[in-house]
Amino acid sequence: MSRTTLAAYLDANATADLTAVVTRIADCCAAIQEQLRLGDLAGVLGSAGADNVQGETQKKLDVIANDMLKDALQACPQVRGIASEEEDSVVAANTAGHFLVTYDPLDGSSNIDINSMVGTIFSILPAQSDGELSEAEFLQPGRKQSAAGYVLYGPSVMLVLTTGKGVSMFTFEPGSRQFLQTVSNVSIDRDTREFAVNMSNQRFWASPMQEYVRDLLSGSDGPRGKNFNMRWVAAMVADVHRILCRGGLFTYPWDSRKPDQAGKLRLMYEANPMGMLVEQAGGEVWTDGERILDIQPDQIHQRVPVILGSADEVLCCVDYHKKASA
Ligand code: AFP
Repeated sequence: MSRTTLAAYLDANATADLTAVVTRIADCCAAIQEQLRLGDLAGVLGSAGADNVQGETQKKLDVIANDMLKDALQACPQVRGIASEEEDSVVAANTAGHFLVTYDPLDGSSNIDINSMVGTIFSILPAQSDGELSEAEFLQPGRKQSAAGYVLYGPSVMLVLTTGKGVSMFTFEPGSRQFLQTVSNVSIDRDTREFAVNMSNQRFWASPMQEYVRDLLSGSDGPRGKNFNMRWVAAMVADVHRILCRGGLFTYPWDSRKPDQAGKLRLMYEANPMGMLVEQAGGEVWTDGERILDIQPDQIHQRVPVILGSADEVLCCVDYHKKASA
């Protein structure tokens, strides 16, 4: 069975410039997965001994993956600038480039040392200037993204991508080192019986989220009238992949431990790229009060509460919040 290559897919679904950027990212992720596969044999596990701008302890592979992507994108003529979870501020690439790239080089990095799922998340935005690069140029709503995707380093390595024409999945073939299309036109069921949240934070959530999850847990005897299952991989990229494959609701709510911080997940390189993928697959992507892709960002590392996945279930959760605020 001959499968569509990433190159052939991009030829039909992206401009030549956008194709160059996506291809550069895919090739870099093929190299990152080789580092991951070696693990301790390459001496790449454990802490890097420093904290990032988020105040999180960096893993060696966080730094390795970040530097590999930064080098690859700075060498790509079509890339004008980059922003990374692991970089304090934006980094210039090629002034005349037509695209900006934001990325989380290794999402779920606390899973690395236990050999669990991690991934690279990326968002591609149109350049807004040909002068000196500024952070302001990146601060575009998620709806402006030219493309978004992730590479999931799981039992198989998979690239999941949208250029605004639906969502496709590609599986990495080690022999040819190519990503081959294995799923086209991904579509998320509107209903689900599965949710993903870190339940250990429940007592810190706002009341509407506590009531929504309480009703899920009440199952068929409760107001929802059906039983639910729960999953939590502690890597957004893996939880979202499951939702793209079989539906579900994922949430990382605001919580009172850091009331001035709008949740844990970052808008520009987690919520927005995942949001474009989920919306393109027919899902809904909200904070507790607005669609995430409509948010006008005000700084590159800003955080946002996230509720995404099966459309009817997400809208049900959002409704708990709207009723409370009414
Ligand atoms: P790390 O990259 O620090 O492991 O965080 C991953 C993440 O940003 C996101 O991918 C997960 O959904 C979420 O954090 C897990 O957070 P908890 O560890 O608090 O459950």
